[in-house]
Amino acid sequence: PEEVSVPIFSSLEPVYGEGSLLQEATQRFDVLKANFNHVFGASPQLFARSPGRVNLIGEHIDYEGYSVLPMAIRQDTIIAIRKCEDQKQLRIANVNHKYTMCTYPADPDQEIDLKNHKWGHYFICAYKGFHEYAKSKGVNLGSPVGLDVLVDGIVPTGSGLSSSAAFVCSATIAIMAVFGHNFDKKELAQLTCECERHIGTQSGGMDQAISIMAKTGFAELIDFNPVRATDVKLPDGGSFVIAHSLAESQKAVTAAKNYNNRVVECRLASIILGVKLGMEPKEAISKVKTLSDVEGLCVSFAGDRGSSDPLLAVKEYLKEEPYTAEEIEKILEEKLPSILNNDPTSLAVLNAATHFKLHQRAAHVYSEARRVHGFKDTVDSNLSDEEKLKKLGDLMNESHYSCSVLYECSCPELEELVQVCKDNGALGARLTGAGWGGCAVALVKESGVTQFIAAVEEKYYKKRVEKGVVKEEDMELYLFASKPSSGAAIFNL
Ligand code: NG1
Ligand code: MG
Repeated sequence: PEEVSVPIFSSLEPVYGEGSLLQEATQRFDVLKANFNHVFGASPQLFARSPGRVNLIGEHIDYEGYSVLPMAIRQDTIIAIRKCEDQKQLRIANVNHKYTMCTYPADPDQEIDLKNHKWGHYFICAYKGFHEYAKSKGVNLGSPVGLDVLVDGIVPTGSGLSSSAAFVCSATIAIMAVFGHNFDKKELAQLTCECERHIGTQSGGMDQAISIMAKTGFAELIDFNPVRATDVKLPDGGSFVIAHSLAESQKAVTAAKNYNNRVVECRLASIILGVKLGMEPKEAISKVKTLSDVEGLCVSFAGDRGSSDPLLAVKEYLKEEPYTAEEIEKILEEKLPSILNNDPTSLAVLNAATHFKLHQRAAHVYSEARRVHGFKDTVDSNLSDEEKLKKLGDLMNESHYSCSVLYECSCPELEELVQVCKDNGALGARLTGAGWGGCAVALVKESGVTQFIAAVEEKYYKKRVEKGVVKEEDMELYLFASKPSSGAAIFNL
């Protein structure tokens, strides 16, 4: 039977299996426990873990309401927690000394100081989001108490592997468990997505959904509104290799120029499409939020021309030249800030932007949404495994091209890395996650993984080791094959 809430284990084996993964995990949990005692002078009540993820296909479309296809990786964040009745603070410490202890009041209504980004803010995202959710369900959590928290995360940060979601999800689950609750995983996927928006990114829900709902051995097709996960068994004989470009992308810091900018561009593109396809500007502004909201209109437009492709409407109604703010305001008969509800993160986007590339962003989103279904259909098809792998690789290459050229979320390092992957035997390779740095994912024949890794090391990393950008002994943190791992869990150890 499908397990509905987060599993609670009294040992590490169900999550980490046997062998070297278990060994590594045992050591980490031992250190976490010992450190917790050392820092807080008491033992933790329980532990929580949630993994990072690699997105195989479906980039920058979750926030437009479209399905995506990620898998969890073994790297995760583990958290030890206890309630502390004699003080009213949240004390958030980290086993990594790079992250010094953050303290916050035990107040679920506190504002997060977005101008001064601190690592501990992600915990407060979880804390606030969990309380909001509990309140909305009528769950009484009592008067605020202090929490002592120790964090150990091994998902590389700024890498597009969702270290942030691993942290937010493990924090939310730790808080939930220490208050004696366990909610439905689907609700948690939704709630943790809302949690992370407190950091100031207008994120979709992919990362949190896969981090909570992943299952060992499967990638998942994640649908939204409502969140749903469908197991995807990848064809035999293929392996996914993750490679870090070594360019860090600090999304919480660059949101106005990059991530949130694209969210706003998609929003404006969808409202304009709505208007061009017959809606009143006022109606479109209030009703249309995402490109998926106007897909029906686009498809019926295409239908009149004997097609079902929403891209036809994009080609007809969104010009390729970038739009100025004035042009958009003229079409929509309203000022941009008010179109965007004066939302502060959107206002920051408007401040940073000189023009808006609506045609390209919409073309990416509609075509990428198709590729995700192409990927799933290929996996489910009657083709041989070999043929399937070839097709999946092609779709990944097309996805990368679209991300790079239409969505412009790549960077020179990722371009070089993806090319190196393709030149050295990958069936397909693409940037993964938000982009602007971080990782690429390559689909490689399983029999050729060792050779592939050696070649990428030689062609991409060697010169960077020589220049001191990365240490040779850290290579396996930045270049590794990955199998689909399991999702969030609670431990009583
Ligand atoms: P990463 O790269 O892990 O931060 C971000 C978003 C996803 C999704 C991807 C792009 C957050 C928390 N996550 O992922 O929801 O939109 O970019 O596909 O913002
Ligand atoms: Mg993230």
